[in-house]
Amino acid sequence: MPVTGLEPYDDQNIFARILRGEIPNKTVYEDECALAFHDISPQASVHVLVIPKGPYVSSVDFAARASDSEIAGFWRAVGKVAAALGLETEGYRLLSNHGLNAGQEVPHFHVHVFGGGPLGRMIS
Ligand code: DGP
Repeated sequence: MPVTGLEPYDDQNIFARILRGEIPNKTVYEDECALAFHDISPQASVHVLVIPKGPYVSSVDFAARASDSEIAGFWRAVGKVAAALGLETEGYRLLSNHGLNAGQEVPHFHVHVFGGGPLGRMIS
């Protein structure tokens, strides 16, 4: 089923199941606001996903419904993930797909962290 980013939250989506511990993941970082784990199909030398612990479908849904402390905690966690992966010096890319044209696959807001080498200028 294509993800529009506008549908109600589906608590059976794969990241909800990862958060509940029903599906294993390779965790990089976790705190009360966020979980970060390696992407199952890496598109760069380092490819990690950071997800909020709350039930948000997309970036817009997250910004609209999450509390200020969840939003702040999530973005602080993204920075901690980059630091934990040793990406701060060389740099990295953050990306979040929203809906149909972006090809969002999983209807739980997530930020991709790409790094580990030059990433080029592709929109991917
Ligand atoms: P997006 O297109 O932005 O919705 O990206 C979803 C990403 O999630 C995609 O890069 C593959 C990854 N992914 C999908 N299923 C799983 C899974 O079960 N485990 C992990 N670690 N990653 C997954």
